[in-house]
Amino acid sequence: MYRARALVNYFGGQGQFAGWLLTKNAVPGISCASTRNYNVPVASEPFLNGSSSQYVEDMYNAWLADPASVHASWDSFFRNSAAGGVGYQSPPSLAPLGKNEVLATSFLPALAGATGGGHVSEKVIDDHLAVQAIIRSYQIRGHHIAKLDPLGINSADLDDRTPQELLYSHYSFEDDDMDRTFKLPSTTFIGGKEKQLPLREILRRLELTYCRHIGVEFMFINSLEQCNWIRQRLETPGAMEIGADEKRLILARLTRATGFESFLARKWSSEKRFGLEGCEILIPAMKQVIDKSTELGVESIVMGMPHRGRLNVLANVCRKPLHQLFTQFAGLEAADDGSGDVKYHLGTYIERLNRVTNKNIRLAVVANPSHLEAVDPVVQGKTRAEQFYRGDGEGKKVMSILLHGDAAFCGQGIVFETMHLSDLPDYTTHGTIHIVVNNQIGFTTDPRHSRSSSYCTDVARVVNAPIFHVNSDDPESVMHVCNMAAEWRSTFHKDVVIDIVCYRRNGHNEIDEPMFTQPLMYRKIRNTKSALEKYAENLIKEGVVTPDEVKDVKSKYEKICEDALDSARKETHIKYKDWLDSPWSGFFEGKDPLKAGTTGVKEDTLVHIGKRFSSPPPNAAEFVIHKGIERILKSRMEMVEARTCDWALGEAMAFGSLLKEGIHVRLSGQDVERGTFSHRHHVLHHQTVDKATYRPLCNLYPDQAPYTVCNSSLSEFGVLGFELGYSMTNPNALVIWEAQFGDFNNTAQCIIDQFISSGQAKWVRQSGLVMLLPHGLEGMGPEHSSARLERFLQMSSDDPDYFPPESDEFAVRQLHDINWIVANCTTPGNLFHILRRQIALPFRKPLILMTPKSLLRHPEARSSFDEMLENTEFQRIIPDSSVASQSPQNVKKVIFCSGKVYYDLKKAREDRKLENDIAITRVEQISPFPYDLIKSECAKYPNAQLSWAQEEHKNQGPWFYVQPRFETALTGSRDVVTEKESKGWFAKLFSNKEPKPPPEPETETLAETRVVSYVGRPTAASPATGSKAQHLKELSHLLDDAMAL
Ligand SMILES: Cc1ncc(C[n+]2csc(CCOP(=O)(O)OP(=O)(O)O)c2C)c(N)n1
Ligand SMILES: [Mg+2]
Repeated sequence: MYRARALVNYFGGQGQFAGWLLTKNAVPGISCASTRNYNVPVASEPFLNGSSSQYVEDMYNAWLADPASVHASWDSFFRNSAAGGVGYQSPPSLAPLGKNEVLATSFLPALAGATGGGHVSEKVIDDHLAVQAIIRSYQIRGHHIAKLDPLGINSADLDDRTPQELLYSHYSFEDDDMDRTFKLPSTTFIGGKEKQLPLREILRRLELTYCRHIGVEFMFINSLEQCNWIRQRLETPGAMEIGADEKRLILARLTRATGFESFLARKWSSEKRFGLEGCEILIPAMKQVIDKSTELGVESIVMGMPHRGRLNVLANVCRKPLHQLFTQFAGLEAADDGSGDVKYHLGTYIERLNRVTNKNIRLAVVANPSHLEAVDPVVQGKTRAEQFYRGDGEGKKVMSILLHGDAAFCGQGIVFETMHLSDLPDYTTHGTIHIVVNNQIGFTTDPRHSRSSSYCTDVARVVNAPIFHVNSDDPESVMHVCNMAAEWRSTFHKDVVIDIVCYRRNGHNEIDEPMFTQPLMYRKIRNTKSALEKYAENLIKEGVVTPDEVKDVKSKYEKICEDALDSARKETHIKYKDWLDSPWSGFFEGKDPLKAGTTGVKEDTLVHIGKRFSSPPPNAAEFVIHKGIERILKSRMEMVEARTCDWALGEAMAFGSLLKEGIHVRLSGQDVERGTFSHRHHVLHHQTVDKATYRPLCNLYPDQAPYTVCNSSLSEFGVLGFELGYSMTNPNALVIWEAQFGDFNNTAQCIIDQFISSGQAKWVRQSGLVMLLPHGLEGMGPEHSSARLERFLQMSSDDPDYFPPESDEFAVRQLHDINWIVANCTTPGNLFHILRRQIALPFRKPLILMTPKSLLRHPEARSSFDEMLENTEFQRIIPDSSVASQSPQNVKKVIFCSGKVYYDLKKAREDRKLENDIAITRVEQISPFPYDLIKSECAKYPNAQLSWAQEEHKNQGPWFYVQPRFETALTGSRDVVTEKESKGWFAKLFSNKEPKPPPEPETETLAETRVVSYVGRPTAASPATGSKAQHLKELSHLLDDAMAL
């Protein structure tokens, strides 16, 4: 109540400003006043809780401008207050006090002590409450006036106004009150051992804590324990003091960080390197976070970062050998496969001794594309997986650090998506330390044009992460917040942000001219000494180091760099493998690189898995399951007894058999537990007990591998990235992301383009990630029809004009050579095999699988156990098996197709009684293209015309991909004799089997005359019509065309 009264007093009395606060804030301002509409339901407003005074103030301003802009109750409140009356009187509360609420009367005895005993006047109580309010205001809003900008020209929060609550005059104190002593509340630690302090000292200590070089936002956190934890570490007198040894260590690290950039600048002055100049303190900061975290038990750290300072991080944080870094500047050719990437995107993996803690530590920097922040979820997935395999359920051994640029952190939506994974049970990494290199610029754009939030870090508030803004020119403050961040994570296992407010000494890259766009800022930067110079001067002044020592450290590092450059000059090639972020030691070694394992399994296994999957929980008597689920389980059991599988059972057979073999399976995506189409039901829910669930696939065998099935947040970009990262940690796991509908995968396009399709070529990194994409035109409209199969095919790297040499290893060699596999299966048996093949392959490739909707329940889309037994395997094509195939000479037309349209074509053929005339062959694996099988299938029907039928529009679906490949399959290949040259460590691994020379084309005439024609919808801009009637009409035309002879 006091604060409300004080607020009203202020509104009435206006402007008793204190000189000491005004002068410290004399910075040219950016005005951002705007009138907001506060006409919100009053019931939703907790009245004057801890942080709402600014809100009330804003509302008051809005009311002054327009009384109708606030709710009627506030209008009345302000009207009464302005007239000198009581603004608001709450009814007496019957409810118990909240956690942070204190009755004013509870202060009375203490205040009596503070004021010498006896009678306590209302003014004394009010003044103590005011002191409490001031302390709280500093804790909440002190950061707004902290001196965060090393250049002293900008305000990190884009607002130069001093919050009124930080003015003592705002609380009706006079200068005379400054020496009055006040008892300190339990919500502050500024007193240390003192229980009371003069107002002047209270303000001084608050200023030192909250308004110097650290600005901290934490009071929005809904935990008194966590708020007190931060207050204690910041406010306790002497909390920031460090010893001479620590100061020297900071200086040494800063010297290396600075020396590295200047060495590169001297040696390769016109090379882009996205230098760290202006934020060299990042390096000591990261090392401090790592030291502290290692001390607290962390053994492995996965890092993701953008371009800025990346080389410096690799050199000085990861201690990647300098000569390897320098060879990247030499323009050498690579000794390995792949197309590689620019030097400031490459990843690395290092295991080394942490000299400060004397413990071993593993550091990985994940390779990333230019696309800013896209690596964030990948890092999180990789971290989560590492925690999982180590049994580190609380994130005590493995953690992640994410680095961000200021403009990207607030501009890129993936940051928000990643943040929202941070506390989800199957996605949390138990706290990430985010470090923002806030150089107050993004390329040429300054913060006023790149964000609408006060700070670039505001996104982190949604997950209640404390945010430490810190001035980069105060190394000791930076180290203090780094220690706090590491301890915070270790204590609470929640995210935390360190916002290093710095500057960028050069242009965006070393070739850019920053004066074109930021002339004043850069004039100032030119006259600003480096953080190293400033810190060295301070330490010399303090007597911690001598000028000679400073010079000595510098020249020693220069010598290290020169020596490394000498050895780099001797290198003749670069090796991409040196830059691998996820080495799978032991996975490739000793394997026949062109020999895949089998994928069929024993009948017993199918029966066992089938029965378990179809049974209610073992404690069925107490576990009430839904009647509908009972029916589903019953029909599953009937299928098992009849030795057949539908789609869900086929998938479960694949998962279950892999789990039996010790392969961890993880299925993640929106609503995957049940399945978008209610077909899967991997989690059964007790109908009367909340959160009681049963997961049949987790209960197959006592020694099985763990199965994780998890509904994700409603994100594609974030979750797909996460699963990709998860798949990178261990090749012996089947990691699957399923889209709700395939149509939505394009919001994750960046992960698909930048990582999945091209990751191996750029970064020699493999992944066996599976994407399940429900796909098919079923009259559900343009956004529930297409997974954009054509795009995946267009990004497939197999050459349409190249028919690889035929050999026993044709299929596996093709898989080895391609960037990913794209398939559209039509039977549960083939689904079973292709999922199992992911693990049976001696290498890993992403699998893009179009999955069905109506086929999930189609009575014909069933497979017998016979198709999954030990002697069976994945069928790249499923040849026609109707009567047509028995007299192929008589067949007039062969229709090739892929996916569910097969069942429509088959029915149309039956309806028209054309089984003798038309053969229908399914292409199940579209890419890499099964040239060999297509060729023999065409040859089998020498008199038939050849058609490709698809339900997608002509400019979509597989047509553009298959057409030239059909031609190559029919004609042989002009490239066929030039077997692609393999080179490098990875190719060598696979080069012990030479392909057989290609056979001669079968007949000249066949090759010359046959072409494949198109049957399907015409071209269109949209993937599907929105009208069901139109959809059916189109389908009927398609089938008519297909059946025409
Ligand atoms: C998604 C994406 N959009 C645009 C770019 C082009 N780009 C490269 S760096 C950059 C500015 C980044 O600013 P900031 O995040 O503040 O990092 P800084 O370069 O200042 O360290 C931009 C726009 C990009 N790399 N990624
Ligand atoms: Mg920036």
